Amino acid sequence: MQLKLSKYPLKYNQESLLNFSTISVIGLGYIGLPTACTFATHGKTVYGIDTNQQVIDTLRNGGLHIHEPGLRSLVQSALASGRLHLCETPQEADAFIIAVPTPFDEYKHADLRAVISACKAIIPVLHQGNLVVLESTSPPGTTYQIVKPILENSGLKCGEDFLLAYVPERVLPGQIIKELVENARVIGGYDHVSSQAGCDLYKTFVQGEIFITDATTAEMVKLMENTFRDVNIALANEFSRISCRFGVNVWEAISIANRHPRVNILNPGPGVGGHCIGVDPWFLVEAATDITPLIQSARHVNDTQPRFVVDLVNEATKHLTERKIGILGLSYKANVDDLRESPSLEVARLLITEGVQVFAYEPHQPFFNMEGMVNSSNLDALLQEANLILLLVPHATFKNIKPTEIMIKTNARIVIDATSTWNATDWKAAGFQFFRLGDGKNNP
Ligand code: SAJ
Repeated sequence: MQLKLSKYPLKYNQESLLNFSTISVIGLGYIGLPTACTFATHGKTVYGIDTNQQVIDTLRNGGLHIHEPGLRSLVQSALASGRLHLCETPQEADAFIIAVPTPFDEYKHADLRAVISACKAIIPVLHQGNLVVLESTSPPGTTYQIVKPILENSGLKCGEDFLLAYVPERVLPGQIIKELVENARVIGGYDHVSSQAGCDLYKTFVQGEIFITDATTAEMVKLMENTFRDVNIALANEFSRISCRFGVNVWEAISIANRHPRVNILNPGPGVGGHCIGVDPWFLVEAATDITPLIQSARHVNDTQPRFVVDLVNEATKHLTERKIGILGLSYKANVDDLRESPSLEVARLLITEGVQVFAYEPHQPFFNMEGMVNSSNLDALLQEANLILLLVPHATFKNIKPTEIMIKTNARIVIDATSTWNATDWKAAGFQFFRLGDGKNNP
């Protein structure tokens, strides 16, 4: 189907749902795969494209290369509908969605190589009337200054021959399937017609509100959301350090402060991980280094929080001649298997560098290996080795651990909870020395 640009009204109007019947989704990762499947289960013919042959082969063989609750059955429904086709290269379609990774490089600069090659791969199949959408988190200006000129190498002109929009993904890993449908979306069009077309496309399944703006504003919205979270987590982490100095339990202080109607302090912890919150603020720093001191400081605080955890471990174990630390949780946050930029791994690395023996149990990654660390395949194996238990990730499976049962299985008598998940009274009653990150009332 070729879309006729003249069909678009000037103002977005919910009645004017245009029929994008075929969609090429480029990148079948945490965002692209659920997006492609959701379009397919909502009646669209979808080409799901990934340059990684292993990803395509795994999916074709009925497997899944990523862990996300509900994703397996969503992929199965999409494939069973006969409307999801897995391909190695972009296919002709009414709309193209680019959902490829934008990591940072060693200088903390955005690495846009995957976006650039996705745009180049679209050129041979780009036709008049098509809509191209970029979903990948990108520095301000990427849509206008990088995506548009590459696509125009096709000989087609943006805004006249094809439409272009930036539509950031905003879903929370662990709740992607639900949030994809329910969350509000921002559509940043190259021009108004592009925004209109973007709305028409996402209205296929989005139940949340849809906001229209320009592409650069939409890029900023996405970066501001994650930077807001990073800066606020940094504040909570800094409060945890100050609390220790003044003999205050930061968790108690936060819960009382948060009773104020206009205060909502986030949780301190071992640091910020994942591929979003610790990365995206750097895109703003790169774009405007001279006017982003606050963002840079926040990044520094969060990046050094694993050191704060290790200092607490050192304090708690200074009387021990041999230190065998049993880490519970390696992923970047609770109930996910994702290890990218995980603060737990940084804690483990720092401990290993200090000559400590490190054991770890990560229920979602039982076969993960890191030099110098023993990854125990189950909790009991870790308990047999460790003389200190360090909780770094509050996975659901760790929440209900009973201190009295642990006491029987381990020689460890020191427990450190870096996430304020466990009840201090229960652990102490069972005979453990119990410390909590940021608890200056109780810590050594
Ligand atoms: N964390 C804390 N304290 C808190 C909250 C989080 O230390 O109070 C830590 C977590 O343990 C984790 C890190 O921060 O290490 C990030 O976790 P998260 O749950 O805050 O965020 P992500 O990275 O899983 O997902 C974020 C989400 N952004 C926002 O909530 C503003 C998600 O909506 C985005 O789609 C995603 O980034 C993304 O892809 O950009």
